[in-house]
Amino acid sequence: MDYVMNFIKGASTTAALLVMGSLSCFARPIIDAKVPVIAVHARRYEFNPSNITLKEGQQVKLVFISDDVTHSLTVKGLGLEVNIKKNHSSEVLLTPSKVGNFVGECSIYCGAGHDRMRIVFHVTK
Ligand SMILES: [Cu+2]
Repeated sequence: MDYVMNFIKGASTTAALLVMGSLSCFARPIIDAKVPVIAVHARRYEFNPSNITLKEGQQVKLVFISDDVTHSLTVKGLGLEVNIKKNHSSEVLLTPSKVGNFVGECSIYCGAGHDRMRIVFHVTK
């Protein structure tokens, strides 16, 4: 009888661990869902939106989507550099650590208006 009870206890512990294991699998997307997602389209010759306001210390997920050719974004003040390949999207997690306005530029020549392809990140307290 003791053997049977131990077997049942063991089985229920295993079942509980399996449930906890599957709950933790489901928990991950919920944690990710708390990170705000900002989609930014890159196209000749603009980033849209071209002004983004972020909070210092708050993590965001930036999703860059190229609507035409390959672009690249460099924001020196934020240590951000991301390739945005033609027909692809690129995701970056960013946690701004300082307040200010940070200008980003396209860093791959994409045509005659390349030099005016800018975006500004406004990081507030
Ligand atoms: Cu460019």
